[in-house]
Amino acid sequence: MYTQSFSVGDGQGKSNGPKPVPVISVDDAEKVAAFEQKIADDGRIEPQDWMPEAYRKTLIRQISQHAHSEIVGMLPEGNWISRAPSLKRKAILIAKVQDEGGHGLYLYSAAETLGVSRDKMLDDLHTGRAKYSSIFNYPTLNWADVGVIGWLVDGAAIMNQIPLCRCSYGPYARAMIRVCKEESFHQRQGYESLLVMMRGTEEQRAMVQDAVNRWWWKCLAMFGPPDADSPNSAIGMRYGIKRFSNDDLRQKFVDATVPQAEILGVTLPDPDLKWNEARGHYDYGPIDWDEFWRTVNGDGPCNKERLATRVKADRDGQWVRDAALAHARKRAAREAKEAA
Ligand code: FAQ
Repeated sequence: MYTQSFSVGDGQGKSNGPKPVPVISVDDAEKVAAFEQKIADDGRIEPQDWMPEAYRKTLIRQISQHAHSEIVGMLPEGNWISRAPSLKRKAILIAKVQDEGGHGLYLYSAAETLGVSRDKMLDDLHTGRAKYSSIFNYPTLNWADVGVIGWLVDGAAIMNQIPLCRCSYGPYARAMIRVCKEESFHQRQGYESLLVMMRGTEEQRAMVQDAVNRWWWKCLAMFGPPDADSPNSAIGMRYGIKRFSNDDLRQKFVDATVPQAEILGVTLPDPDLKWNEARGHYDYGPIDWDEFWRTVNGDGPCNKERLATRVKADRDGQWVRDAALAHARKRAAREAKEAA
């Protein structure tokens, strides 16, 4: 049983009378101590283990948002499958977009082990209650955008997700190992396709530069608000869900990407970007957080289109789910009859 009901104090949910003071029984104190010890020992919490409600909620929030990001993240690149410039690029892109769908499914499964249903998570996405990554609310205007998504968006995703392979929640950590292997292929295919374009015509080089200019700042914002404005970081770090802060990961991404841009032959659109010898890192300019929050809160260039596409896909697929359930019921009834 994955229920957390034993962490709900007596009397909760009753509407009348004063709230009783929560009592921590010896039994509960032992459970808390065992949980804390496992976190301190860098062990893995599994679905059947006792966990504090705050830990469970933080995980459901983060894993479901992550799953939604993977599923909505299929859309900007999916837009180019029918227009890929060669059969090879089309095959690679189909495989990549399909991988992202798979990542969403592993992540929904991981979140389900915490007691939340897939229907509830999808309902939250479709009604606009749940967040997904800001980056997928921008349009893919030319073929170079597909390469830049692979190089920079998948690159940023890997930087954030490698530490999640060591996250304290077992099902999430295990899902991330496979996800990261696939994201690594995605990042390389994007970079390779850009290298080919940069060796091409003047027009192709200009397309790559234009795509880099449009995506660079959005990728830096993907890591989330600055540490001082990140309300969930404290609990995420305390419970071993997050291993690095938003700003630390952003810095690692900048440091890793600048040399890659030099090899590629593109400039990154930041006049303040320069090596800081004293810090041993690249300095970078200010991020437009107002634009980030507008996009996160539903007012980015493609938010409405992305959500409408997901809702339509869900509605159009209802008959498949109904048929699969009807088939499963029929099969179970036949097996029960044969066993009788
Ligand atoms: N977009 O307190 P924090 C991918 C929200 S997968 C939208 O710092 P936290 C693969 C945040 O949820 C990309 N919202 O939050 C791919 C919170 O709102 P809430 C997704 C954002 O959780 C590639 C509020 O702001 N990756 O790209 C964003 O400690 C190519 C305050 O923020 C993951 O989800 C944002 N960028 O840190 C697919 C990785 N940033 O919930 C297709 C797992 C923050 O309080 C093609 N997630 N917010 O209402 C994480 O590591 C963390 O959740 C962070 C945010 C780092 C994203």
